[in-house]
Formats: sequence, C-alpha cells, structure tokens
Amino acid sequence: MSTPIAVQKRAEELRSQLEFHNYRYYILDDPEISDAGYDRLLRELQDLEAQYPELVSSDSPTQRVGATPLPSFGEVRHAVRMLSLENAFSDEELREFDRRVRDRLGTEQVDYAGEPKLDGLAVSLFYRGGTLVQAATRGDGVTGEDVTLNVRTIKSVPLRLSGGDLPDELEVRGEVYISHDGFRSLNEKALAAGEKPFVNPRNAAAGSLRQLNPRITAQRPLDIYCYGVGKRVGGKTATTHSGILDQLRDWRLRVYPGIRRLEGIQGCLDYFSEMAGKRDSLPFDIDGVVFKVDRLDQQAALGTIARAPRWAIARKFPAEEEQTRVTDIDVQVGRTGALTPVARLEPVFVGGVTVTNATLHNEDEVHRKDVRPGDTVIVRRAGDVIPEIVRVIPGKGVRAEPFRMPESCPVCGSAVVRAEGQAVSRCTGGLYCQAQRKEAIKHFAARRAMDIEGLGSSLVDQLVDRELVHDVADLYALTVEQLADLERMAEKSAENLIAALGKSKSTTLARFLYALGIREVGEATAQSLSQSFGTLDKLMSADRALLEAVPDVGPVVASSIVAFFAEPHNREVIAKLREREVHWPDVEVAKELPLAGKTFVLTGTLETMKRDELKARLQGLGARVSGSVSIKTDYVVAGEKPGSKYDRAKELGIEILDEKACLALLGE
Ligand code: D41
Repeated sequence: MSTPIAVQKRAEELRSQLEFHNYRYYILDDPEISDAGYDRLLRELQDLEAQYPELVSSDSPTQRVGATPLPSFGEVRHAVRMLSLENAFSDEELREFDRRVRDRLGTEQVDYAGEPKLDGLAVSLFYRGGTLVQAATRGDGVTGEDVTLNVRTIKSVPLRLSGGDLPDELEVRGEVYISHDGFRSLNEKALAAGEKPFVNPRNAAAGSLRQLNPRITAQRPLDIYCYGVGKRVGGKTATTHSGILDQLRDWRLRVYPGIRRLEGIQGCLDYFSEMAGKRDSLPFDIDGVVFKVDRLDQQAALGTIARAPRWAIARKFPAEEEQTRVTDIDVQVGRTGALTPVARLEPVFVGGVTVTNATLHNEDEVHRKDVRPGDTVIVRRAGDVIPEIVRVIPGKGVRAEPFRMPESCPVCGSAVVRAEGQAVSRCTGGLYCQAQRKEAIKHFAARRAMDIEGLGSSLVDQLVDRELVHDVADLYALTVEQLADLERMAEKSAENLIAALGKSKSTTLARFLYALGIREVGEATAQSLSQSFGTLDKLMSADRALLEAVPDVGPVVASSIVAFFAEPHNREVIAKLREREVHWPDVEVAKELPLAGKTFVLTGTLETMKRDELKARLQGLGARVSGSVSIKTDYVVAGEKPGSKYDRAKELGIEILDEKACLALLGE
C-alpha cells in the first residue's frame, strides 16, 4: 500500500511547521504557538507516521529520541581536524597575540570577532543536504566519538537546516553545555532520586552527552551554541568569520547573540572587560572570551601551528575553582555570639584574588562536606561572593579527626550551646564575651531597655575600643573626665551622660531582664518573667520546668534563659551591676495571675504596639487570647478599623475595650 500524495504532503507540512516552531522556541526563545498547539501538531504527525510507517524519516521531529541503548560509541574521524585554542592569561599576552598577528599580516590594525568561551564540550555536527547525519565529540581533534543519537535529542540542534545557499555538506562546530538553571534542576532531581549530584555544569554536560542510552540524554537539559564551520562543500561562502556565523543563524543554528565584530586590540580589551562584568549574570558558565581574526583571507594567510590556529586566541578569566590545602579550622565568634567555623587555607589564587580563608558556615556544613585540617579541597570564588569550599578531594594517608564545635567560646571561654533544631552554635556569655561586647552594651542602653540617654552607637564603639568599658557594668564606673576626653564629647554632654547613667540605675525588673540581651527574651517575655518570678534571684535559680510554666515561655526560650544564667561570666557581670547600685523594686507575684481565667479577643490595628505584643502581655498576666468571639469571651479589645469580631461582640453583648482601656487594665 503506498501513501496517498495528500498524506505525504500533510506530513511534510507538519514537519516543517514543527521545525519552525522548534526554532522559534529553542533558538529565538520567542514561540509563536502554545505548548499545547505544538503538541497537537506533533501528535498529528505521530498518528500519520503510525498509520503510514513508510513516511517516517530520520529527520522527522518525531524521531529525536532513539529507542535502544548503544553497546559503545563508534569512532568518527573528523573531515577537518578540530583545532584547539591558544590561551592568554593577561591583557599583555593578548596584546602580544595581536602584535604577532599584525606583524605577520603586515597591517596596522586587524579586526576581530569576539565571542564568549563557553565552558562545555566541543562537538561537530555534520549536515548532508541540510539533514543532520552525524554528530561527534572533539576527542583528540582527529577522531572523536559518534554521539549522533545523543545530539539528536538536543532540542536546539536542528535535525534539518533551512534557508538559502545551503551547502551540500556542512560540518558545524559548537559547544554543548548545560545552563545554570538546567544544572540546578538536574541536581535537584538527582538528589530526590538518591543519586550523587554533579559537581558542575561542565561535568553534567559531559556525562549527559556520553550516555549510551539516548533516552537518558533526552532528559538532560543540554543546549548548544555554534561557533564555526569545519568541512563545507557547495553553497556560497562568507568572507568573514562573523559572516559565517550570520549564515549559521540564517540556517536556524543557535549562535550566541552577543558575538561582535571588534576593531583592533582596543576593541578586544573592551569586549573582554564587558564580558568579565557580565560573567556572573550570564545564564551559563564561561571561562573566557575567544578572539578570532574576522577576515577569512587573513585567517588563511596566518595558518596554523601545531594544533592551534594562529588567528584565534582564548583570553581566559581567572579560574573560579582551584585546589588547595586546609591548614586548620578555626572558629570565629560574631557580634551576636554565633560561632562560625572558618577553614584556613594555603594561599591560592582563585576568582582573581588570593584566598586564605573560606567560611564553613556552621557545624552541619562542616560535617556535610567533611572538611578536616590537612585535607586537599576545591575552593570556589565566583564574582564578589565569599570564598567557599566546594568539596574535599579524597587523598591517601591518615586524616585528622572530624571537626567538632568547641564546647567553650574561643573568645571568652563561656559555654557554647546549640539550640534544638537550629544550625548555629552560640556563645552564652552574652554579657561578657569580647566578641559581643559592643552589641550587648548598645542593647543594654537602648530606650526600651535601661534607657541610657545619650549613649549612642558610636560612643559605645569608642568606649570599647579605648578599653574604658569591658562589660555593661563598667558603664557605671565611668567618670566625667574619661568621657570628656572622647571624640565629639564636650564637658556638658559628658555630665549629661553621667547623669543619665545615674538615672538608669533605678529601673524595673522587666526592663533589666530585657536589657541583659538573653537570646529569645524580648520585652513581652521579660514582662512575663518578671510577673511570674517577682525577683531576679528566683528567676536565676529557676529550672527549665519552672520556666516553661510561665505563659509565653516554651522549651527554646527556657533553655536559652537557663544557659544564660548558668554561665558564671554573666552572673559576675550581674553581681557587678548590683554592686554599682542598679536596682529595681521586687514585683508582687499575684497568687493567681490578675487576668487568669479571662478570655480576650483582639481586633483592629493598635496604636502603641503590635497585636502580638499585646497578646503576649495579656498572656503574661494569665489571660487566654483567642482568635474568635464566642459567649465565653470576656473582653474584645478593638483597635482602629476593627473587623467582624467587633460586630459579633456587640451582638453577644460582650464588653469592648479600646486600646487605652486595655492598657489601664494592664496597669499602665
Ligand atoms: O565557546 C567555545 N568554547 C569556543 C571553543 C569558541 N567560542 N570558539 C572556538 N573556536 C575554536 C577554533 C578557533 C579553533 C575553531 C572554540 C574552540 N576552537 C575549541 N573548543 C574546544 C577546543 C577548541
């Protein structure tokens, strides 16, 4: 049975439409039809081909993914040798290249084409009569591997060329790569499937292209940019490299849009700076820029030495990844007490600078990468990002012990704790630790804490830097003379500050607790604690269970409080504060909290505080705060623009308090 002419025609029509839409989507990145529209066309063609199998041709869009895995790759001898590129690692080396080119050509200025150097794999695509018939890796330049079935699965590789002046035979060269997005999603999938992730996009591209099963390759986000032509028979030849690239584009091959003609060496230097600036924002890895003499007659005159053309050079960026050795792992303490492990490295030039340290972020990160002193590691520094250890290179011989977070702070010796479920380890000596001094003092002096007027941030910096103050208690030993000596401090303001310090000594337990800067203890919690314990000594000797009985205090807050007061350094500073007459009245602890048994509902926007804050304070006094109004509700607190809860309260005849009335209830 022969295929009806009308069917043959329709199949041909569908193929060119599909090729065209593929081109719009994958090459121009500007689709004309929806994915569903594309699928409809594809399905129609698949149906026709199923009905009339003799219609199927190898360049049909239905035939991208081959069915059967190969036993191994065949060898391909390149019709024209695939040359390699010489490298220039500095502007000076690039200038020397240009000088050599001009000397040989005997001209004053040579024009170049500049293009990014993609960090992927070089391949050659062989088209006969406009149809892709073979694809090969570069291999050693003379012979490569036959990866035709795999390359056919790359959507941006046309199975059929289109356009005018098509050569009878055309060997296109290009770079197969995986974009950053593609790499990320590929590795997410690998991790989800419990497989080992790829170390970088280049390795992922190489691994994907060298799959014996093209069905696997078809699922990899491979892409291509074409940068040149090898063998060519027939068709009209361009006279410049940029002209060739224009032809490739016309034939629907994918060519990088930012390739430019450059005038002389200055053009090259400018283009290099431009691309260096763009490097981090490009959606794929590049490791440099390639410059090629643009005129083909000049290329021919220059010729080739050894394995590289005299008319092209790669100006390489500094590598973003290098190998070095970890000499030690130190632990740094941040100004809020967070401990950060830092790898000390044998100096290595990477990403354009010499790197001697790399952060390891936290304990889990060190263990995940299993970095130990003495290890050889890959260090990465991309753009302005801080250097990182990518991975350890397994070595021979005995390794150091696995890293362990110190149990005491390397700065002040206080105990180190790591809260449950958190990645950070922290020094608990918040009041004492030199690393946290400035932050602790600034917080202590804040308006809502001890309210020391005039003790601002820069003044604290000066006091600490000049070693006049080591901890918050030292503030109360300062003299007018000492203060008047500081920058931007007159006698009068020094006197004012001393007066403010004096005034701040008389405070409340809640303020004092908040001022200590205990982690997780904000104003509302400090209130709650003060109400529940009444005295500092009772609070300091409370255990976790007792603390957790306080409204608004959960296990994390309780542990943080226990750890803070367990640290002798903190207790010393507190004792010193009391010796220097910081005092507060004891708080009367109601047998039963004043609002115990009362249920509140909050609605609308409050003027003086956040709803959560009011909620915490009400809870501190024993109240229950509910989200909905019912007959069990005792009070509804209504702020600005109250919602339906307000109407409901009115309906049920429940007492409605405005903000002021509520604060009065809180004793303010
Ligand atoms: O982007 C690239 N990786 C790239 C590689 C490029 N843009 N141009 C290239 N040009 C050549 C010559 C000049 C030799 C035709 C290349 C390569 N070669 C190349 N890729 C791998 C080895 C050589």
